[in-house]
Amino acid sequence: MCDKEDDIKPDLKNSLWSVRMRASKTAKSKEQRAESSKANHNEIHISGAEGLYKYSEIDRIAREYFLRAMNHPKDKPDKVVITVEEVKGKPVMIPLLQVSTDQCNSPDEARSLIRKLLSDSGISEKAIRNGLKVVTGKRVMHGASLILNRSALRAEPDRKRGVRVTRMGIERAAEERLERRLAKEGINTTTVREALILASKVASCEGVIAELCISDDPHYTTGYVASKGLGYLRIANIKRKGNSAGGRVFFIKENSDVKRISEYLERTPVIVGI
Ligand code: WAQ
Ligand code: MG
Repeated sequence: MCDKEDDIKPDLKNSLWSVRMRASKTAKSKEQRAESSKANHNEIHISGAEGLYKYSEIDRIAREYFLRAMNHPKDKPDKVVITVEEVKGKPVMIPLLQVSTDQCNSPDEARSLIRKLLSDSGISEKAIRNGLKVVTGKRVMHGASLILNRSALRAEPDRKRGVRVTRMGIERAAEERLERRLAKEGINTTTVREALILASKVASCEGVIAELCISDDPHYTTGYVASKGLGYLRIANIKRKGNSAGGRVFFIKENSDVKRISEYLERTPVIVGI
């Protein structure tokens, strides 16, 4: 256990830490090996989680992440990596996206809405088609795909892995306010809060136009489209129950600096404030 907050040395008390979890399973069959990432020793991604935390929160979060990894609905991992790393430098403060929900009645209805929202955001038909392919495909990536908004080309450096958004957190006061607001709508869950914080970081990234997300959890059928302009728009019945396909796509401007975008999403610490 960590020491009580009062006993922690002042330099640690004010420090900020990136805690990350990655759970995987070794590929066994030939088909599984084809799906897994060679660079990652034939590991098949099962689940991951990440956030920025104060020193006093680390032991609670590391335990929570471990239990989450071991109890994931998709599969049992044979490897869980938990990384705890101090963040140097001051985090960038970003705003939280506004939350709204669209009660679509079917995946078909959801798909029409997604097409309309993305098209109205200036994303080409081709890019939307490719994006939908990524988030509904069987191959599950560890991170997100970056899709150029006109040519529809995939720009992420590693196509099997994708770009993993990490180093995002929320201020205590902002979190309390958020929890109260979400509770009123009956959606105050870790899944919603974590996705909202991630989407807020993605929307704050220069060059990103919009995000599309479908959970890879077979039981979780609400997804979202998010952007600075649209906010965090939840979409019910985005897929059928029992379907374990899912993924994330960030649509980016055609002439984007991909290296800069990946660097910001993967490495720059950001905190959601009031
Ligand atoms: N960075 C980039 N991509 C990620 C990350 C990350 N940190 N975490 C997950 N992904 C990708 C990866 O390809 C997963 O397969 C896919 O997203 C889905 O991840 O308000 O639970 O963790 O009710 O299954 C949406 C909540 C929940 C909607 C999304 O995603 C709501 C969710 P999951
Ligand atoms: Mg998942």
